[in-house]
Amino acid sequence: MIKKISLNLAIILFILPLGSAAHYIVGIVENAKDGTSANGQSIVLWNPAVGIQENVSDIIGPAGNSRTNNIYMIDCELLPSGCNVTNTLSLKVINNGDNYISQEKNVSVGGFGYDIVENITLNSPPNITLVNVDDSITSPQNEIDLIPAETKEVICSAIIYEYEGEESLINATGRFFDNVQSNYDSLEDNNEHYRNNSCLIDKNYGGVNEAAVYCSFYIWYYSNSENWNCTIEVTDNLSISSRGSDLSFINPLLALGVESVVTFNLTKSDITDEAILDVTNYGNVKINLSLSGYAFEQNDGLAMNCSEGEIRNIPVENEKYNLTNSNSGDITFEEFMISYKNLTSYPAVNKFNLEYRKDDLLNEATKSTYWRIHVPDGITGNCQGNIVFGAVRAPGD
Ligand SMILES: [Ca+2]
Ligand SMILES: [Ca+2]
Ligand SMILES: [Ca+2]
Ligand SMILES: [Ca+2]
Repeated sequence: MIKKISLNLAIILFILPLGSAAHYIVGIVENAKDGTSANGQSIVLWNPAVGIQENVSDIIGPAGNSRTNNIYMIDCELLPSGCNVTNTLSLKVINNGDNYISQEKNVSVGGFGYDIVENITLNSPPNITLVNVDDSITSPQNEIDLIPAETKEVICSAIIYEYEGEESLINATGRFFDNVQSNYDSLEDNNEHYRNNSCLIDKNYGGVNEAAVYCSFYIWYYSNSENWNCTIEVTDNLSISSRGSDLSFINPLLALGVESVVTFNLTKSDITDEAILDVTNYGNVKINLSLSGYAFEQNDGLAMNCSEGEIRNIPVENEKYNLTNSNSGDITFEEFMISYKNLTSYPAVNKFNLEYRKDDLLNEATKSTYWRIHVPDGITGNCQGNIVFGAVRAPGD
């Protein structure tokens, strides 16, 4: 290797004009360890005492001053403030847009017409492979099932090969976003974009050049049902980053919540006051409602069973609902019949169009439903019954 340098320098010196006032800073840039050639990269020379804004550059290899593979040659006298013996100058390969750069090297200006700089090696960006994003259930692959009213952990992982060694890995971040409604640079939003700015780097994984990266995301139940993209970005000690990504589908989640107990009050007439039951969408699709009722078991034809009296059962059709309008106050039997719809033993699907939650701060995905019961003569005591609420995916979601 040393022999090769002296040979190249002999050629360089031969072509230097005699008596020139130039002072050449010369050196070798070795190809990156991933095989990328140093030829064609730009190298800059500056005096750190003055600042890098004042610099001279060269192209490494045949296209530059040296006309020789991997070698650069810069006349430091071309620096606006010149160069003198005992000056210490700095050099580095700068980013041409392909993310190949080098660390800085220093050289002292000597009394001869040239100085040789210690070899520079082109840095390799971290190489990201095997990006994978999924929840804890990995079969079938690439499907994420959310949990009603809660968050679900999604893990995005990757394998990194760092040519300068695993200790050169400084930071890993991840973004998980709806690949249709959002993108890598969009803002965070629980419906479509999540970020993890400090993912775990496991250097124990593999050999000295390998590491595994794990990014956790806690995904809310109202995240869009779409293809989602996880992109992991890994940064090395020269602040050079690489990205890798994987897709997974978030399945539709049909879920709703209602209060577990509602009380119907009977005051003046044999029709109860209006009871209000709020229905909340705890999934990620627009829903309609399926409704049915029973007293003891499904399909028993009853709305309620009562503790006292001659007749102890209320037929299912005596319980009625309105899914859009409240009709509060005292009403006549005719108004009751017109304004409300009969509950049935078999589930009946009703248009409800309850959108899923979009507001990250406040749960707005709630709508009221209105209920009354006509209580037949001869019933006293306490009555108990069940209403079964089901979520059905609404058309046009
Ligand atoms: Ca590197
Ligand atoms: Ca899965
Ligand atoms: Ca390792
Ligand atoms: Ca939102």
